[in-house]
Amino acid sequence: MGRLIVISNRVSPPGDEHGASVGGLAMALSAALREHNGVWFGWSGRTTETFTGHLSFQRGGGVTVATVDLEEQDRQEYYNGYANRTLWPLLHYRIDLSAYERSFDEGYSRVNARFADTVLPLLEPDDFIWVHDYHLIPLGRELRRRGVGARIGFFLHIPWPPRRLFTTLPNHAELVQALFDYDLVGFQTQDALSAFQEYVTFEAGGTIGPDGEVTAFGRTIRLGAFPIGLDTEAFVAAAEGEAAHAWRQRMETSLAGRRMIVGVDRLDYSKGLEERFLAYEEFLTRTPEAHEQVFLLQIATPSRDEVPAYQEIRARLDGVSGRINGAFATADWVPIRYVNRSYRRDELAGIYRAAAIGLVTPLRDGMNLVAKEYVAAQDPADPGVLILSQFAGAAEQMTEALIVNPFSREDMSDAIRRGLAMEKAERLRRWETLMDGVKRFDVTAWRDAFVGALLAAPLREA
Ligand code: ADQ
Repeated sequence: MGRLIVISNRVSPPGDEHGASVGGLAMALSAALREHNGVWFGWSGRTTETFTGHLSFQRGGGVTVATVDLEEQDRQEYYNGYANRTLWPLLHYRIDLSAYERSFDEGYSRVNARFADTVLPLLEPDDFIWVHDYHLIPLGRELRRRGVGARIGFFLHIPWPPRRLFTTLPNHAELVQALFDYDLVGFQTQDALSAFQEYVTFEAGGTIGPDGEVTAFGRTIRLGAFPIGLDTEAFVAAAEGEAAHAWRQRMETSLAGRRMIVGVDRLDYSKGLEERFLAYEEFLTRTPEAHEQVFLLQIATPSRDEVPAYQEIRARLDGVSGRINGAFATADWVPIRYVNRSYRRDELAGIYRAAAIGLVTPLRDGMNLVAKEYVAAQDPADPGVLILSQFAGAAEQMTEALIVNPFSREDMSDAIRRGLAMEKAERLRRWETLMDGVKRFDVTAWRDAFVGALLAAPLREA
């Protein structure tokens, strides 16, 4: 079997795959790369005045990472532009925020071609290639144009929207057609997969075969739903380690007998943070006996802060959290602790464990790993309650959570009340089922399922 080549917008630095700050995805991919003697290629995150295509290699932990710098214009048009101003909102159903400009599209095509040119000399004939996420949809097509006949798979980490929304994108057909240059296209959920199939059937006159293969644009490719999971074992170990323990104790001291509800998200409009704050306000209004007894810790790490919609949501959250605190706080109680920084994974594990409720209420999310982390971090003898949006991909699997509609303040407020009052027997019963799934469908199972399906796909004829 040949080597595995992983290609994603950004790569994780090698050598620290056991470090507590590295995400599960990086760990799982690093493990696969070690097994298959592979290379992980992506953008360095740096820009230079003119594109050189120069590859930088780093080796560590048995993994080779190769990166390339881009130009400033690439960063603006490809990364901040087409990826994060056009596709991200559109794929999260936010056509109101999706900005399309031809220059973004040109930058997107240019960078995908640059990725293909740069990675090409690294490829060997029996390699197989795994491309990640919405930044790189046309990469398969660019590689085929350069004569690559290897198996190439694509995995989309974020949702795929209904056809009526997707067709608002100028050149939508071209983007979908580009996906037909892969041998396997994977989605997080059945819901995303069905939406894609619907597009192919109705817009491209395609047909769906009995084994998940789909034919359109003169090609047949495989499709599948591959829900991503956690590196559960490592996360549980982190939750039981020293840093987690220290953070749990620190939080318990600061609780002063109160109960904590926790939210942990990138600061992104798709995460439903404003709606969450307003639902919590509704809960406070309707539940005076909870005042001074409960607080919400919302950790929201700023991201993509060059994109206007992110600046706007950040300002709104500052305003809403400040207003709610002003209205309800007392001399020794703040109802919302709103924190704009990030924590290491083992610290987060300790924070999750100290929380009576994990509040995960995105308006739309590919999967949402925070929901799984909250479950994995709980004390098996006395677990907390997960409240989960019906619009997170994770809701397809985590049906024992309290499932809520994040667009309804009353629904979320009721769930908070119910979660705080839930008897231990019910908490245990729900948690055991949830934890079972988090263990069984972990990141290794995800990776093996995708790689297995890719290797089982027929090699295309030249
Ligand atoms: P994200 O949108 O980033 O990922 P998510 O799946 O929740 O969303 O992953 C976030 C990760 O970042 C988690 O591991 C979390 O612990 C960490 N994180 C978030 N805020 C943090 C903070 N303040 N400090 C430290 N760590 C923080 C995209 C898709 C998701 C999909 C993943 C994986 O949008 O739907 O689940 O990819 O495929």
